[in-house]
Amino acid sequence: MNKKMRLLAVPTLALGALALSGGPAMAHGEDSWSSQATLNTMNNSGTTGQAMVDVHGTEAVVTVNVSGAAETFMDGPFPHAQHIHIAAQGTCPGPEADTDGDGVVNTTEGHPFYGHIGTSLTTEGDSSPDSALAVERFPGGSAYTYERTLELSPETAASLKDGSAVVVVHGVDPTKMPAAAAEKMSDLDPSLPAAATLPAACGTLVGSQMAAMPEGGADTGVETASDNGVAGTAVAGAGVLALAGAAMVALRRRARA
Ligand SMILES: [Cu+2]
Repeated sequence: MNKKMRLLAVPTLALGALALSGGPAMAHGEDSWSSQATLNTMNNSGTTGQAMVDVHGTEAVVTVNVSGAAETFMDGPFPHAQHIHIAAQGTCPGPEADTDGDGVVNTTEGHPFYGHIGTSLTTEGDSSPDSALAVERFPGGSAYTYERTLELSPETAASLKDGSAVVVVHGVDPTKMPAAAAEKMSDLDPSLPAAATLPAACGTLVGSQMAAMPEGGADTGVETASDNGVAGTAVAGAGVLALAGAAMVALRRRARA
């Protein structure tokens, strides 16, 4: 992260500090850790993958690798909405979650297991739950690698910490669905076919404190591919922490005044 971007980050950090001010939850802003998920196939999609979330203070570098996903949709790449779902059981539903008996577990039927959306893993712009189905800002096609640095909401950070954060990739080839289910419209958006939002892969993010990792440790290779990348991330993280500290001091002064 360059100097200008760090400066731009200040107002956001200050807002975050305001939201958390006065409680022990402040400690969230000072942690660095990593969480990983293996994404397993749901709904006979054949989609699998891995996800990693590297947290540095209130920022996270999110990496998602997906293969075996639905390839095309109306002559374009099949868009794959992907989210970090939070604050439920932190699990991926099995076939028994199909409460309406149509042969697939749709997104809503999965909510009791993986929860509602905490973060939308969009390629650009807003990453809040408001962008849940911003299909033009999600990766697409049968295989992709996604990487983005995001501002973590306190809610998503809390779920990452307590083990209830789950990555869900959506969008299934309709030919892999039972015919009756494939003819339905989406439970999330009646203007989209059910296939567009059906969960395709799911995995619980399991955390590990980075400090506890062995030297050159068990990371998945994304970081080890570039020593410069590792150094850059560490420096940026330190800068953000320093700014967060400054924001806290400023808030305390304001509170006393
Ligand atoms: Cu989702």
